[in-house]
Amino acid sequence: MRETTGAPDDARTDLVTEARAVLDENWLGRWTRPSPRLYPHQWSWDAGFVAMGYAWVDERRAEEEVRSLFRGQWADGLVPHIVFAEEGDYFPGPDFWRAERAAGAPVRPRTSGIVQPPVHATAVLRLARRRRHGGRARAFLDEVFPRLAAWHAYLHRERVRHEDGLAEIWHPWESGMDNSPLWDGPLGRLPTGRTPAYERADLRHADPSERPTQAEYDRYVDLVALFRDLGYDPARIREATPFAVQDVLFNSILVQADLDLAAIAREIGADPGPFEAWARTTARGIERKLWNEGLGIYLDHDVRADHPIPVRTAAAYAPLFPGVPSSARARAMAEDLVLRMAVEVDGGWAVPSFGLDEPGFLPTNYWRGPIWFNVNWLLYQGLRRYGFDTHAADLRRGLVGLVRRSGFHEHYDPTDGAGHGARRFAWTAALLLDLLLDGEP
Ligand code: 9WN
Repeated sequence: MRETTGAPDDARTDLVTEARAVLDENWLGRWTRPSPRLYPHQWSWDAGFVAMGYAWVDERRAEEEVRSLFRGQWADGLVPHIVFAEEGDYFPGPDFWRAERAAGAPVRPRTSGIVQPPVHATAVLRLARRRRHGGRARAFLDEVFPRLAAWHAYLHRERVRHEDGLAEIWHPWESGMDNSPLWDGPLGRLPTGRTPAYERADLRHADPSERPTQAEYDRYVDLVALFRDLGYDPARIREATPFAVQDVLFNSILVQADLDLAAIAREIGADPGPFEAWARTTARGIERKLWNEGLGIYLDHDVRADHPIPVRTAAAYAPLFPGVPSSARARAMAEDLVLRMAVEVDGGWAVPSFGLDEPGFLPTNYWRGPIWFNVNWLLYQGLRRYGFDTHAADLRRGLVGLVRRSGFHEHYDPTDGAGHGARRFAWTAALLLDLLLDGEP
């Protein structure tokens, strides 16, 4: 194996061993919790990222991770953002969601009633391509293909309201970037004073200064209560939700997942046509509706207000991941990313969730500044796909450097590289494995 991180081989071996130990600590027999205390259940996009890491070191666990998540799938194809364990100190838990009362939701396992970005087809294809045993890989693809197809059909049927092919998120949690400054505008318009009484569990397990504010949490809870009262019926929610956003990150991940689902279809002799058509339509929507020439980035679109959300976050560069921009535009975006967003880390760089010069930047508060591994991994894949190998190598060096210096955290302070949020965080470990074992750009 070639050394690419600037550290001796045994240092890298130590990191691989430690990453596997983090995954082992969070593995609960059939699936992986994101971290020991703060997140005791299975989360949707976490499961996808975790499966990508297991794909390198434990294929059976990778399969079981995906299988467990899809046990929570609803009859209409929705893959819930949380599949609940029998127990766990987390709010809102299953008794608040009461999702099992909705038509088509499973009674067991209990689940939430909203979604997260659809990284799953991408995870499954990456797993299939790493498999050493062709026969078993094929059996797994046959097993999950109908599940993935139903999931994508749900997104393109229920979440795409317009001709533009762009999927909507109806809750900040659906973006995976809960308190991103992207949502300040749309959330600010929500009525206040209606929140049912509740007690936050996250503040028992995390530093409150690193978590969303009470006002933000109230809005999250309000939206859940609204969706619950609407019986989680997508047609009714589409009409009633005060929060509806066409999000750059979500749609970029969807385009890649559609392309990957088409590849899975080809592997098993099914028709890739519908998935390719979805990918084309959504990619065109990103290009036509979300590109902002003035800022030189892609912007989320606030559906209710019908205007772009002019906020530059790391996610603004996500269309690099599925290869949506032309190579000329991608080149300009990559330079802009380095100049405007990147922070230096250990001879490389990494991308904070929100720019250091932006008003409201907070270095250790969740999605308002810290560096997150998964978004950086997506950007890294984008840089590689366009052949921007020097940038990709520098980003990889920065990410590995963060973990080597500070351990496997949920997120990192871009001003000094210190780790914050949950410790022993599963997707940081899983995606570090992918970075280390996938070789250099
Ligand atoms: C709400 C599990 C999840 C991640 C999200 C991250 C955080 C949950 C929370 O943790 O969200 O879904 O309780 O804050 O923002 O991306 O999937 O790791």
